[in-house]
Amino acid sequence: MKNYDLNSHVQGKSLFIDDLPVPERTLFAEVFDSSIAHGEIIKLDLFEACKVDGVAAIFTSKDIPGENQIGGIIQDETLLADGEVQFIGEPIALIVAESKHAAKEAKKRIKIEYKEKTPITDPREAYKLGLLIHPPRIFECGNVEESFKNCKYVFDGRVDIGGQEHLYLETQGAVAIPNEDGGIKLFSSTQSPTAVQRTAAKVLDLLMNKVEVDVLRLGGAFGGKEDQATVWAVLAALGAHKLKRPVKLVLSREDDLRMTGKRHPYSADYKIGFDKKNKIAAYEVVYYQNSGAVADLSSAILERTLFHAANTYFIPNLKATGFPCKTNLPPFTAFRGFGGPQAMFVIESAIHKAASELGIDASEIQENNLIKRGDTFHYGQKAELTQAKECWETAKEKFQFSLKQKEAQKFNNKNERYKKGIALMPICFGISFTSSFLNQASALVHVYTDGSVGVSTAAIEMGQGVNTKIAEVVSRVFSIDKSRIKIESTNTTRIANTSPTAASSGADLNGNAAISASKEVLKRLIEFASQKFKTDNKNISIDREHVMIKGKKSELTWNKIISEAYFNRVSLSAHSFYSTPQVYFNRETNKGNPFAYHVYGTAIVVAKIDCLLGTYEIESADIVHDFGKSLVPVVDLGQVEGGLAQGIGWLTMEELVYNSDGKLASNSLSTYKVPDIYSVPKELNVHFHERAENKFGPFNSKAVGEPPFMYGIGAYFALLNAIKAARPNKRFDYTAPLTPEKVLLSLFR
Ligand code: LUZ
Ligand code: MOS
Repeated sequence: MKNYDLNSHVQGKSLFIDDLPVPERTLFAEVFDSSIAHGEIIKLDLFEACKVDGVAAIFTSKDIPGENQIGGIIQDETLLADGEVQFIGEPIALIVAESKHAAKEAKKRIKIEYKEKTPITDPREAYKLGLLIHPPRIFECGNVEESFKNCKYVFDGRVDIGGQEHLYLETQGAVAIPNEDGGIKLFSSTQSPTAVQRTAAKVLDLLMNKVEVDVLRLGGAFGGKEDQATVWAVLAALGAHKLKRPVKLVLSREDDLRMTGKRHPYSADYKIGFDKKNKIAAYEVVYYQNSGAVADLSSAILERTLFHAANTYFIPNLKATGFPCKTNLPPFTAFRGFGGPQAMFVIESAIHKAASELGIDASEIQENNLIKRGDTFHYGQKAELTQAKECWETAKEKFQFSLKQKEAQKFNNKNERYKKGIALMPICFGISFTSSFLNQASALVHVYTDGSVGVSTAAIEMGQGVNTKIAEVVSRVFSIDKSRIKIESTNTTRIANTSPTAASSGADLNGNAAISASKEVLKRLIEFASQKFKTDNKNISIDREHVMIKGKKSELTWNKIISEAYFNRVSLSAHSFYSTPQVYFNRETNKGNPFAYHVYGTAIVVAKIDCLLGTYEIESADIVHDFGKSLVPVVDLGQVEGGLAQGIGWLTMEELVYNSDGKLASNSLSTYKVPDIYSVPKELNVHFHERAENKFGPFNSKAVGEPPFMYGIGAYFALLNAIKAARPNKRFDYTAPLTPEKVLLSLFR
């Protein structure tokens, strides 16, 4: 029993928004949304809907007491549509009723007339029309133009990458309860309680101190609740505030799939140049990000794409341009990797194409160009240590890459129907929010008189295990058993100004804050014991629930020292703040030191295709991953396994389909295939590379949430290589996802 939530999860006792006991007189809300992707609302007729038995009220943009504006980075998003609609699923009206059933009945009776405009769904088309969310961004180092002139080989191409549905098990939702003082208490399934608080206050015209947001845990998020949990919480708050009754709003799966944003689809053009030793001399890339109808987090996501343009390779001349293209699809949003995976897929496609043209294995180019100690990334940060090469070499040796290659070759020579392919996938992911100010967290630690401990931080538990890690670090600092430690809900009244739990940084930032607060209390306990025993502080320590004097057990147990300290009026609580040192980035020069550190690793992926059916199997994934010193190995292993499966899903089976009128066609789980237990490679080995020093991670650990997602890219190229074994001269169009249909077509077309 290692995970903090394991018992309650397994017994079905864990509470999510829809399980919370609601107060008496709670109302239920439904959202009426746009059925067209682009146009003007000519007429909205609520008359029949309002007459439905049990309807308390229907609210539109006119009923908003404060600002009808929920855009986080760019102020371009209304809470409820005002005149214009820009995507199918855009909220227009909020229906609040005595029952969910009544609210749904009313929704059917709302009459609306639109004046339709032509929707844009393709980012390149939006770009041509000049429809951008904000001006383009360009990251540049060296001089690509000069360098291309001197290259021995230059290749170019286009890459198209699909989006991805988060499919968190718990759909979006919130419960809002009005307070006696006109304020509101919100239970929200959000990664960002402060975003919910700030936005609710703005929309309701309240001070932030009148809005309390509480989050117990999330049933998954993956980035889908970094920004896009806010709208539902604020809608519930609007209903509760206006009607002075509690309001619950939980989206059905169908509504959630239709109305919420997903991972950004990208289209890209690249040009890559090599010198005579197959070193990458120059790389030029243009990304057309399908941003959706409003900004949401698109600008930050595009920026992370630009940061990860070179993946883990050293490229002296690089120019990366990003266009955030405004289309009439629901706003695309944060999703594990946050734009990084798209960038890494493009450069891996460029390398694969070059290798195919040169008649060599892509791994030769990859190996030849790995970033090493002393190299600088194109944004000016120095690469640390040598983990890129270490992980690569360890993977090749430990998992016998050459032998695997020979075996696949042998297999392919003997088999007509089945072909195998192998790919190596090295990763490098920058850890820190790229908006430097977000790299902050705080913690509040209380020790109660019975020796039990309550810990509050800004971290949101969403299944990733951050609570387990925080309990681990607090137990290490105090040297007490974890059973004494309770991780409290995340609450804006206890912990203010929270950064979202995102960017893989939850355990780093909040773990460090929790360590600092615990150390503060520990210092007071040690001071108290040293006075009691009339000895120097330095002679006192706490070890496995005993106060030690010069390393020897004293009569004071943990329980006794806590009790005595209390009666001697020693404070047993502390609040502490942590901010990542040394991170900065200049958005004019696009240079700086944006990341505390990078996480590295290498996967070897083997795929087998059935050339008759186009079906395939990812046979094995062997991974060497850079964990620093793992805090909780079982949690870290789970993150690598889950990330890999999710990455495989993204590039091989999850196919988002929007019709040209902007309607989501893959709108249910019968038409949108997500990875399941059978999609996980039959053989999956994870080697813990624990050699890196990391002063930014609690107890020398490293962030783990997002980086392993990118190992999934290896599955795509393993599949391409299997296809190549069947059709050696095949020229690929690098499009993802590579579904069985596409595999089949690529074999015969
Ligand atoms: N969220 C964010 C993120 O606001 N900034 C980031 O840099 C980031 N990176 C990864 C995931 N979420
Ligand atoms: Mo995120 S993509 O919410 O770390």
